[in-house]
Amino acid sequence: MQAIIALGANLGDPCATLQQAVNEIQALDNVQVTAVSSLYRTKPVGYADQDDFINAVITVDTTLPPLELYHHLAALEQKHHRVRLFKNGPRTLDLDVIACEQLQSNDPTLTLPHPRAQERAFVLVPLAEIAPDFVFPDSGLSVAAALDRISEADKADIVKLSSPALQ
Ligand code: PH2
Ligand code: MG
Ligand code: MG
Repeated sequence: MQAIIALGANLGDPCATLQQAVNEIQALDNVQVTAVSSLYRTKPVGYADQDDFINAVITVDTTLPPLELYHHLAALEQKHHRVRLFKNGPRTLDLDVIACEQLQSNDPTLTLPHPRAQERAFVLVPLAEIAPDFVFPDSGLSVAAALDRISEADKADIVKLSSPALQ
């Protein structure tokens, strides 16, 4: 199964944390990282009074069931001493499963696809770099089509970093 994972951080050294997180995901048993986007500096969404985030998106191939993948990612967040002061607030590392192929699930632990991914430029811009043709199963929109619906102002908040890509 192919899964899409979004990475975000805005505390500590976010670029280094994201790089480490990709390596740690690659090191998980039965998980193979297949594509890694560039890093992006992004304006905070949901709660403005905090530092910019660094965001990236990866795709993985895995034989793990989605909930098992989720629990592995949650353990990696904890390993990075995740602090999450409040909803949408600052964090050292956030790893979100965005989609697992065409699976749709209302499991309260892991809703698939991620219910807000298609509105979030900080997910769609990096995702369009590595999987523009992925189709969200609930809306039927491709990543490219979802990105077309994002305002230019929101897209302008997402700046690709010139430093080398992850990996
Ligand atoms: N994550 C959030 C809330 N707001 N804003 C940006 N720019 N990047 C994020 O990763 C992010 C956010 C909740 O997980
Ligand atoms: Mg998140
Ligand atoms: Mg999260």
